[in-house]
Amino acid sequence: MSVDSTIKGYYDKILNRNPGEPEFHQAVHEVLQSLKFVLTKDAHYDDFGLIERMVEPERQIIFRVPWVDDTGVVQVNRGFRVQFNSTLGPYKGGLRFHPSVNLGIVKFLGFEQIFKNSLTGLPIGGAKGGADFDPKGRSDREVMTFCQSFMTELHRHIGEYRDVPAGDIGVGGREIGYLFGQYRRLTNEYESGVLTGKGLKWGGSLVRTEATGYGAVYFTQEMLSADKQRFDGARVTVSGSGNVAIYAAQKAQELGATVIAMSDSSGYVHAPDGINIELLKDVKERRRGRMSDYAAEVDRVTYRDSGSIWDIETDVALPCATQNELDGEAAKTLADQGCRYVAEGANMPCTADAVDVFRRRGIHFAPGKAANAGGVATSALEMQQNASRDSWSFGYTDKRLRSIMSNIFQTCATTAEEYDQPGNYVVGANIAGFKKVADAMLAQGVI
Ligand code: NDP
Ligand code: 2IT
Repeated sequence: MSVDSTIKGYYDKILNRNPGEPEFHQAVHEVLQSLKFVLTKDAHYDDFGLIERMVEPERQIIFRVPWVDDTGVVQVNRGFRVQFNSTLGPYKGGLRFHPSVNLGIVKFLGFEQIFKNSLTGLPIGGAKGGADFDPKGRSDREVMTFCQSFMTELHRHIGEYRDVPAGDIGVGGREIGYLFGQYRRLTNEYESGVLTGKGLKWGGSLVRTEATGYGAVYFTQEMLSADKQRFDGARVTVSGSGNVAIYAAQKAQELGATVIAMSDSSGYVHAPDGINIELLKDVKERRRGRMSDYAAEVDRVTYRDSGSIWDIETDVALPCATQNELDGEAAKTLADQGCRYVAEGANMPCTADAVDVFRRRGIHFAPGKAANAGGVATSALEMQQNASRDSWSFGYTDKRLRSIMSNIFQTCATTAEEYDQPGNYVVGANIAGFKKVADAMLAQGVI
């Protein structure tokens, strides 16, 4: 059988076996396309059901999360934890609280996480979880009650050596605090390493808050420098205004770029003079406000609640909000207006069509599993600090993050070259991430 038909066979099986999970199909399809290059060179990666095992989660947990809101009404949400692959280490990956969360979305995120975590070079497996809970407009008490109920079920399935959740959309420091408190209460143990993204006074790591955004910019810096370019003087568009977006914008501006636009799910701000990061943090992190609140407090910006942030002419685009936020049309507009670099701070924010446009138009493109790996990498550094009951300085931890991102870039670039696809960081990331997990799975037998 040709490699093409082997891969098609795997993909058809995925479609049949996992109906109604388009995001999962999309994530698997992209990886399978890259694996064609691997199977052509090394047929043994098709042995022992390796690929079939890799696309099937080791365990999927779905549970009821009942809680009482501030008006005394019982609410019922659905909780998920997909423990995808623990070959390289304990399951590791974030929790997402957003009304759109469903099994297919958690599976796509868990699948991506396997390869991302492998690329970090650190001993962590892949997982993801969350709930279809919408924290927007909920009081602190409601968020706490929800987190406590969520952890009441989740605690049986996680642990320092088993599965180590962290944050993602809708889950930040506040939620990790409530989740950790409930875990500690239920287990009667102070197991710091069970969650990452903890507060700095109780086991958290410096740089974890900044890590995903900073890491994405460090990766982009490497990609620019491979093309003899720099952030200094560049116009950068960052979608989203959450944890990843804020710190990507901060680091890009520290490096001399001007962040000319940011967004949330209601609209976007066009700020030709750049973003005032301290004000943005105050609005988003302290006041839990909106981009419209930010826009109301600064001069010379425009706020729009229709149209697309990708319509703005820019040099570098960093999509940092959510999956499939940048489609083929947006990619064409970006290309037509001279954008040369795109790096995914979010998970799979660019559709397959968009990535095709980037390739055809010669735009340098960094896939999320490489570019946003700084968050989970720093989570693994938090686990190291917890295991040794130590805490490192900001400077040292940031240096570690920088070197991890630089290694990931080199790995993607050299792997792409090795497979005759120079500059194709998608292929480089997928193949390098895959091979490490695959070699370990082959060594550990059919399980
Ligand atoms: P946050 O919840 O802090 O922020 C999410 C941001 O994206 C908000 O501005 C939000 O706007 C916007 N957003 C969310 N959903 C949508 C949507 N459907 N349409 C438009 N905008 C939307 O999440 P993070 O910053 O942590 O996560 C952002 C992305 O980065 C996600 O893809 C996540 O998986 C990924 N990621 C996160 C990591 C981390 O360490 N936190 C690590 C690696 C990847 P609004 O407030 O209006 O909802
Ligand atoms: O998508 C991701 O890599 C994350 N949300 C971070 C996961 C983690 O365990 O730090």
